[in-house]
Amino acid sequence: MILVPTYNEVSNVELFYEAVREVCDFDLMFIDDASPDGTGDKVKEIARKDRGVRLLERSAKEGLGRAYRHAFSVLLESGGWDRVFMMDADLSHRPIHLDAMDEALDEYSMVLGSRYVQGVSVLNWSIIRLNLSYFANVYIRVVTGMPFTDCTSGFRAFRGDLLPLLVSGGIRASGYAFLVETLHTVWKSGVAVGEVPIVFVERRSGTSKVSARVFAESLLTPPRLKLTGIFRNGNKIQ
Ligand SMILES: Nc1nc2c(ncn2[C@@H]2O[C@H](COP(=O)(O)OP(=O)(O)OP(=O)(O)O)[C@@H](O)[C@H]2O)c(=O)[nH]1
Ligand SMILES: [Mg+2]
Repeated sequence: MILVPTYNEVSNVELFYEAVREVCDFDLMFIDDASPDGTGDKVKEIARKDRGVRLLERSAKEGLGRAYRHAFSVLLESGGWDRVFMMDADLSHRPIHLDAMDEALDEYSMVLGSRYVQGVSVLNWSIIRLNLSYFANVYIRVVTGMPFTDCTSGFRAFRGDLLPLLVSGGIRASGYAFLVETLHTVWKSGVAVGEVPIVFVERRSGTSKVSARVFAESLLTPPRLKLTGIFRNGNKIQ
């Protein structure tokens, strides 16, 4: 199953769908937060032609993290999902990498599609945006101790047996920090996490949903994860 959160991606969903179908017949679930641009209707149109496509309709925009958490619960309840992939709808995550990530899941419980594992593989980003993303990852690594080069990548895959942990593991972040928190929770649980190199391409159409609130949450989440870890280990800070 490939999970795809969407908010105002009407110009991208069909191209995204076609690009996925060129490489695989995996099931797809779009998670749409009542996009005013009609993304949900577009997905319904696609789903009428392809039984492997479904839409999880949510009533309001609540952030990437909440959208994914909702989808994880739905998958856990319905059961039977062996492998779950996470992808953005804006064509930044190219389906050609799905195969290598799928293969890596034979070895790892979670696989990150990483932009920084072999140098830097990002196309069409300004040097400012690249630096922001790169140093955000350095910051996360230093604060949390996680050993991965791309903790903020939204292109991921994991084995279905992680779903109970992802649903009940106390993950709180609602925006993009959810990606860091999810990875931290999985890494702390002791299962194997691997990285596969991907080429990330800047969105060509539609707009970014990164807001000041989301940015602030991203700054505060790594120290929160670190502190929660210390409390859980019993070394309480006064
Ligand atoms: N359901 C849902 N999807 C969201 C929400 N915010 C973002 N998304 C989707 O999550 C994916 C990633 O969001 P983007 O806006 O592309 O974030 P980004 O890749 O960091 O920013 P850009 O580089 O500007 O594209 C896209 O498919 C969005 O449509 C949300 O609140 N709810
Ligand atoms: Mg994007």
